[in-house]
Amino acid sequence: MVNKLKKAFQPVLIGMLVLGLCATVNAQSLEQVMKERGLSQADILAAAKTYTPSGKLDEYVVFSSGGQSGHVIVYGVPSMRILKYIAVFTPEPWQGYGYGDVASMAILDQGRIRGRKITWGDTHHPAISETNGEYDGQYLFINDKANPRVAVIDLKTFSTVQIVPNPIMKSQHGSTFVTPNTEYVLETSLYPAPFSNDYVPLEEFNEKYRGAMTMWKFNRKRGKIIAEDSFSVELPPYCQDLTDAGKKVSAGWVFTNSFNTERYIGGFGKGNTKFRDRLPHEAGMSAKDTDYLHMINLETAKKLFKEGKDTKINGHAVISMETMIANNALFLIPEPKSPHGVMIDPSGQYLTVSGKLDTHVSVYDFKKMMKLIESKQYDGRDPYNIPILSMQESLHGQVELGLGPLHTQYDKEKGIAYTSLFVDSAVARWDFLKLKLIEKVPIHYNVGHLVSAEGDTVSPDGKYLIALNKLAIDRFVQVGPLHPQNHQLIDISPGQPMQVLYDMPIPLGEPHYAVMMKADKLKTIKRFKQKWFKHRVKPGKERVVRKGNQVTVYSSIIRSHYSPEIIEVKVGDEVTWHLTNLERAQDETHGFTVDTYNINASLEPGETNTFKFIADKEGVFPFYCTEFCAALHLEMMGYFLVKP
Ligand code: RUQ
Ligand code: CUA
Repeated sequence: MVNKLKKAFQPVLIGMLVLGLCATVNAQSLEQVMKERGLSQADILAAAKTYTPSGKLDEYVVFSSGGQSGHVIVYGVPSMRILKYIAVFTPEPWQGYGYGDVASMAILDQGRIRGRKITWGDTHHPAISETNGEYDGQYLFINDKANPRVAVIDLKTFSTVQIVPNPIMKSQHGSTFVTPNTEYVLETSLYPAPFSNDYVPLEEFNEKYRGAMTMWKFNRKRGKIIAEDSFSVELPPYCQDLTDAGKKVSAGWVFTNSFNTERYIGGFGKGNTKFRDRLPHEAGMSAKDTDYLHMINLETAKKLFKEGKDTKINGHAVISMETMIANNALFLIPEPKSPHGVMIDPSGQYLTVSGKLDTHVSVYDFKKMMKLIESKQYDGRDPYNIPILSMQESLHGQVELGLGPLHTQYDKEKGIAYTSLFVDSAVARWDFLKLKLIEKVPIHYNVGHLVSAEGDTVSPDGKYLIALNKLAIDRFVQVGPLHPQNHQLIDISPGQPMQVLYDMPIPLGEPHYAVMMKADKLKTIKRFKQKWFKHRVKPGKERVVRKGNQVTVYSSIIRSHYSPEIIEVKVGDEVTWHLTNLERAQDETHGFTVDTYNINASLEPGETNTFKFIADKEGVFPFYCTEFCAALHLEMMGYFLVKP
């Protein structure tokens, strides 16, 4: 009733808002601006809902994958102001990440695979650490789809602290997802391949190619994934896709969906292989009407790992399908073909799966699935002997939402969910308990993932939803054939139709998935403490120490000079240069670069960075501060002199 009244009076309310503003600001000016800029009252309302005056902070913070940039993009909601790009798999000069400083170089070096240094990543799915199923704001995890790796970001500093390559996978996608207390970070393979690094012909695909899910053990105190305490579960050579960890009633189980349960290996095209006359992958991989939702008992897998029931492959513990099946810990359930993601509702009981080629979203009931497992009621077994549960008997129901349903997020209101419709370019609001569509809102264009406020947790906030759109086409000033992506902010307040509030171009890689957290959960530090750095330089203790051809420089930096300012070495000297920013004022960052050495540092107050290089060429090399820090910033320089 109240809502109906509100709806009826909405135009009046907007009118009052406009008039009210007019009365207090300047009647002419607002009307004039609206007229001049062609703004409607709905535009003004949207602006009022997103505009964040100078000095006011956003209520939510979004961590978005940065796609091919290998970074994470951070922005605020509702303002949609970009706050930071966190460098993860790719060097990033502003943060001095991967440009010579020993610590960040070592992190990027952890990401080597089979000895090869990799300087880019394809970030897809970020996950915030959770405590009891709630975001706790401590850590962020993100995957690299291109080179199977996961990274840990410490949200105290918003910096990457660890990169962990997967020892058995050759690609991955279903990553990262965390268990409700962040005991494990889940990583699931995408394209099946042998676990070993050997060549195995495609004819042996069914026998020797495999999928897997890795359970990375996260040690919160150390802020690190502990490889020795982690293990994987072997899966059939299907393309496992997005994953989710059970919560509340389904805690202890993990789920992943899949495509290409046909195990089609393609070959189309005039390549040099014997398979050349076959259909392309896309046709062969979607031939069947259903694929398999995988259900894995994590608790049992943990137990099996503890009991040593694993095999070591490339030094990593793998629990075989056979062992998992024998211990009632691995099941399959048919799902509409080629889905993207299995999303568990806040209660943990319902799982939504949308086959992109089906117009329905399927809602599975975990309790029904468990009943089938307990009574050992199987519909058969897959070629790897994994028991299959009946789809019909596992389903709570299906709802027709529209074309290309893709990803679902949950609301604060019980039973309410939002599903992106890729082909329709729309978002559906629907009730997954009552199985009915409520409304749709059009989106520009071709929406992929959605993110709602705290939408992955046991208690979503509602309020805001963001559509992560793949195309921008005509939404922004043209910047050439490569367009930005478009994140659209949608108001999902209850009792009113969904309203698109804001278009934000994302100009750095293609975001795939994002997570949105209450900003007040962040506990970031404002400045570093000098004592945290082993090689810090105390004021007055700056010096240059020579031992044979090894030269160690202990430099301090403070507005607006380096100390020492002149460093003289000989060609061939091995230089270790420690620099400490002695500033105490917040945000007083200084930079450091040496002419042609391809190094750049961002030294935040209190921070020490170390650079190691060989003075390999004779010459005069000015060094300077790369961050405009004070009136005498240009004077903040020195000479690095290399004598013959
Ligand atoms: S997404 S393929 Cu969920 Cu990784 Cu874009
Ligand atoms: Cu220090 Cu510019």
